Amino acid sequence: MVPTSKPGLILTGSLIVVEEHAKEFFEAYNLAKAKDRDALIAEVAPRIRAIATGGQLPVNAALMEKLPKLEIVANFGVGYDSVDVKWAAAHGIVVTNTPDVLNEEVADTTIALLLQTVRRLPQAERYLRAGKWLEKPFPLSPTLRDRTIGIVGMGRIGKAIAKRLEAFGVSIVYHSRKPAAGASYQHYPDLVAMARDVDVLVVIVPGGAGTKNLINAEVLKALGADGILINVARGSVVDEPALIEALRSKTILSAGLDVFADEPRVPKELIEMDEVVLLPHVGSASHYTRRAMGQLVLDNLVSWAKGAGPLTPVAETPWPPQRK
Ligand code: NAP
Ligand code: 8YV
Repeated sequence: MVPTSKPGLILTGSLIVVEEHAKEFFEAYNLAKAKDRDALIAEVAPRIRAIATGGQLPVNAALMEKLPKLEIVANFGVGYDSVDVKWAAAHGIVVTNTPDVLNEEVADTTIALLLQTVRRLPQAERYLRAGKWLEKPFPLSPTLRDRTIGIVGMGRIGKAIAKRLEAFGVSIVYHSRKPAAGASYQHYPDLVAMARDVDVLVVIVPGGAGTKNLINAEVLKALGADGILINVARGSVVDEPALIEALRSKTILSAGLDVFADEPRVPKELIEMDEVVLLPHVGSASHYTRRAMGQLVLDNLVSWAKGAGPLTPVAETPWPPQRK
C-alpha cells in the first residue's frame, strides 16, 4: 500500500458510484475486499480522514476511535441509524446522508407494497403459476376503497407517499411528534389514537433509539382486525415478535414489510405466513436512484476534501460546526 497525498478513505463495503471514482480523489480502501479487516484498519488508520458507508458494518465508537484523523462519515442512505452519530458529534466528526434524491423511488415502492398487500397480488401471481386458476378463480381480496391511511412520519418521504395517496381518493392522516410544515392532513400527536381511527398504518420514520418498537402490541391492537401495517422505515421501529403475534391471532389483517429487525435474516414465522408481503429492503433499489445516492455520497466527500464543506450534513452534525 503506497501512501499518497490524497485523503485516506475507508469504504465499509461495495458502494455504487463511490467505488467507481474514489481513487481519483482519495487513497481508498474497501473493508469488504480486505482479507484481514483489522490488519488493514491498523495499517491505514493514521491516514484515514473519511469513511463512506452503506450500513454494511456499524460505524460505531469501536471503529471510529481506531481512526484518530477521522473527520467525515458519508452515509449512503437517508437513514443513518448504523452510524453512532452522537459519538461522531462529540468528537467533531461530520456525518452526511442522502436526503431527497430517493423520495420518489421509496414512495413508489411504498404504494406498490401497499397495493400488493391489500389486493393480495403476490398471492394471486403464485396462484396462477401453480396452475390453480385452471381449477377456479382466485378468491376476492380486501380493498383500498374507503380506507383511511395513517402515515407514521410526515417528512420528505412521508409527504411523497401522501401525494401519491391523494390520487387514490383515500383519506390521509399522520402521526409525528410535531405537526409537519406544509402538510394539510389531520395531525395526531398520539399514535394509538391514530391507529384506532385508521385502517392502514404506513411507517416511514427514522430508525434508532427514538423510534425503537414504536409500533408495538398496543398500536397493533388499536389498528384492529381489518388493519394493515406497511413498514418501509426500519425493522427496529416495529416490535417484530408483537407483529408476528398480532398476525397469528388475527389482531390485524396483514402486513407489507420492506425492512426487518435483523436484515437480511427474516423471521421464519413471517416467511411461513402466506398473508404477508415481504420485500428484501428494496425501497430505493433501482439503478437510477442508487446511482443518485452514490453520486451524493461522492459529492459530499469531494466537496469536503476540497475544503468547501459537506453538502448534506445531518442535523446532529451541522456544518460549519456550531460553537457550544
Ligand atoms: P425525514 O424527512 O427526516 O422525516 C422523518 C419523519 O419522521 C418526520 O415527520 C419526523 O417528524 C418523524 N419522526 C421522527 N422521529 C419520530 C418519532 N420518535 N415519533 C414519531 N415521528 C417521528 O426522513 P425521510 O427522508 O422521510 O426518511 C425517513 C426514514 O425512512 C429514513 O430515516 C429511513 O430510515 C427510512 N427509509 C427507508 C428506505 C427503504 O429502502 N425502505 C429508504 C429510504 C428511507 P417529527 O420530528 O416531528 O417527529
Ligand atoms: C438504502 C435506506 O437501501 O436510504 C435509506 O435509509 O434504507 C435505503 O435507501 C440503504 O440505506 C442502503 O444502504
